[in-house]
Amino acid sequence: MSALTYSSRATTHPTEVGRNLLSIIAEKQTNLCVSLDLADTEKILSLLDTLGPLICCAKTHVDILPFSGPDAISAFTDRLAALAKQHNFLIFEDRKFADIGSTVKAQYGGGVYKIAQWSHITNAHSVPGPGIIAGLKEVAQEVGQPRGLLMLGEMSSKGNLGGGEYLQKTLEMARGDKEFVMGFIAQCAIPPQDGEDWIVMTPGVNLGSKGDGLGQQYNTPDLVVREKGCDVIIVGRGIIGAADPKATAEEYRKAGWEAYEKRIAA
Ligand code: 5IU
Repeated sequence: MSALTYSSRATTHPTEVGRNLLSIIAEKQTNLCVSLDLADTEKILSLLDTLGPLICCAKTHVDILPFSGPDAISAFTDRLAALAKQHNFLIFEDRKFADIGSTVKAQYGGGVYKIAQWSHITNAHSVPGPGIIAGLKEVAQEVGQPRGLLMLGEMSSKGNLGGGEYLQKTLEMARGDKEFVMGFIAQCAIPPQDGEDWIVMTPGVNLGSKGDGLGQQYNTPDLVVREKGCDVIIVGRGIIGAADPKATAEEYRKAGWEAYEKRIAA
């Protein structure tokens, strides 16, 4: 786990998106990523306008949204990008690519969503092998904007096949492209070798619940950031399902930040 501060890592991280994310975290004092699994674009946008100052990142599942057509999609992603700029946060489309390089290339750059155009961060399973990273990277380079990839090393859900040897093999794969792979989705820190710095973003975080009856498992910000050494807490229903999302997001921000301060002071 990293005992280094976010701000020092912001100057040395091997990826541009990693440096940007770490700078935002340090500047805004927030390691909170809000997850917006909602089927209503206006609700997402108005929530982000409210929560923007409290978050470092907004995580989307764009395929949940019922768009009337391509124009509605680009209108939404343009407004999303404007909010990200205004409030200084990154966008993370949680696409979980999982196909061969040639196919994910088409999925990332094309289709109706054109994810690479507007999402700073996306993620991929390691199941297909390193070709998935190479395929996504080709698109990222064509876009000409900083784009980063998180590899899925371990999921939060009960019975998932990640972690352990799977995570280790995923790490070895990530080492093949340290300029594009910025880190992992995992439930623990990934020990770096020389010059490495893996940003770990962690879903399955909730202060008031242990799970959801469909396999989701929750831990607290203190456990994932202080004890396990993860870098970013990803919180969905804990915030978007709360009666007062803004006040609740501030509770998570504070809990995540205090857990980080204790970690680096230890
Ligand atoms: N998500 C997980 N676990 C994972 C991965 C992604 O929960 O291992 I990878 C997503 C699913 C949902 C969000 O979009 O993170 C968590 O939402 P809740 O905080 O509402 O459970």
